[in-house]
Amino acid sequence: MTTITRRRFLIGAGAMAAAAGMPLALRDALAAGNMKVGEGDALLVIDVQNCFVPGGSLAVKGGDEIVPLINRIAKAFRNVVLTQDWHTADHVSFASQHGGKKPYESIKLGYGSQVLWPDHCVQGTDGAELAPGIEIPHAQLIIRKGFHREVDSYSAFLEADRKTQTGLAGYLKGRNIKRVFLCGLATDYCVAWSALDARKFGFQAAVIEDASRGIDLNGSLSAAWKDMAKAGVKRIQSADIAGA
Ligand code: VGL
Ligand code: ZN
Repeated sequence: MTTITRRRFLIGAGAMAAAAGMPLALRDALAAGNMKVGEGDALLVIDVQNCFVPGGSLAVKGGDEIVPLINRIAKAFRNVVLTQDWHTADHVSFASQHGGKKPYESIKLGYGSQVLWPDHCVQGTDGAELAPGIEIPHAQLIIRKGFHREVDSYSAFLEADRKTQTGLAGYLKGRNIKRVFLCGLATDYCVAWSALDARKFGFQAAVIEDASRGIDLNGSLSAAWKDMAKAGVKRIQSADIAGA
């Protein structure tokens, strides 16, 4: 080893050792804001709707806490897409449509297993509106999903039949978006399914953990993170994004 490479090696090792022993807060501060976002990036704000925040019919714990953070993150993005879960009043994903079934039980449908939910996000109702405080006037598209009575759609890209597209992939490709950042509700359902499908359609994808909240039904949250890691979805924090 020459002196120069040896010294570089030592510095590298030293920095690594220091980073390993460093308090988390300091490590975060050093890493802060090192992801720059630009024209090829879009922020997808998934289902931040009245039904999914405390007081709503399918409330996600802490769902309201992410609203100010999402507003702030959105300011760093030129391209923002919002989604709304948008069901018919008699939607197949509602336990109320299946005699004797209770919310959070599962049933088999033509396209596979379906969790049954309390009635939520019915088209045109207050519960389906964006949650109070969401202020992203520069958002360019609101995509609604789950509007076919007989098919659910956790994903913003592809319905639960795994065939019917929402049109979002085509929209993003048409606008030259290469990378999507996702946040919102719920981490383990609509955010995760959207992130996984983003990868399927060839986008880079990152989920902003602290700007999302999960339902965590029977271990669904850790399973979702595992599936996302396997699919190459990055798990990031809002502080990783420059300017957020
Ligand atoms: C969602 C359950 C049912 C979600 C939507 O937005 O994560 N979860 N419908
Ligand atoms: Zn739904």
